[in-house]
Amino acid sequence: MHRRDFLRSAGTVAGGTAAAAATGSAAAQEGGGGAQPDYGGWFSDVSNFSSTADYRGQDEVTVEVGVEGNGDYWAFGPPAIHVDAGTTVIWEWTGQGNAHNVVAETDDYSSGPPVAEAGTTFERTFEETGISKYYCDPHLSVGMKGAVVVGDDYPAVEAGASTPVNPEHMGVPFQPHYVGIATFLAISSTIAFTFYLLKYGESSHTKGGSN
Ligand SMILES: [Cu+2]
Repeated sequence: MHRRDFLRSAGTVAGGTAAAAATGSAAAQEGGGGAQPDYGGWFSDVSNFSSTADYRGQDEVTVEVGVEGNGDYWAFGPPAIHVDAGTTVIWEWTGQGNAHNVVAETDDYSSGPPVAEAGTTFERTFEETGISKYYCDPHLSVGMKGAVVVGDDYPAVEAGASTPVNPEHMGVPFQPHYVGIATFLAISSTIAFTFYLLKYGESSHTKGGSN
């Protein structure tokens, strides 16, 4: 009777330890990140996207059209840039990866029909704050996409939080790690506590003699 009570309380303590470990890891992750532009999954199939290039403070910035990525020279470089309102973005064709163009997702702007010649340029000055997504028409299906973040007022998400931006990329390397630690702690403390109680708890009850 008594032993079963002890085992039950041992389980409760172990469960509490696991919960505490899980909470601690969540807090650590939250503190590590910062706000990132929320592209709403736009870059989920763009192989050369890893972060947003910060070009704030410049009047004019250049994005290359036809850099290596997405299985060929089917990428913008860099794919995501952050500029001040009023900045002119110049897209410059590298001549690699066949014909490309620049087309706004919202159809606000377009460089016209796809062309292949190196040195071709297309430019646009971004006055409106927010996120402007664009793509290359012939290579949209393979992930030739880009975005211009303008100003400081744009949709954002907390980095490291569970977000809809890249569900297949976010958190996967971290979560199993912490779950593993929590599980290990739970199992170890259960075993240690059980051994302790079986050894010392039982003898004290035997000595007590009441039943
Ligand atoms: Cu293209």
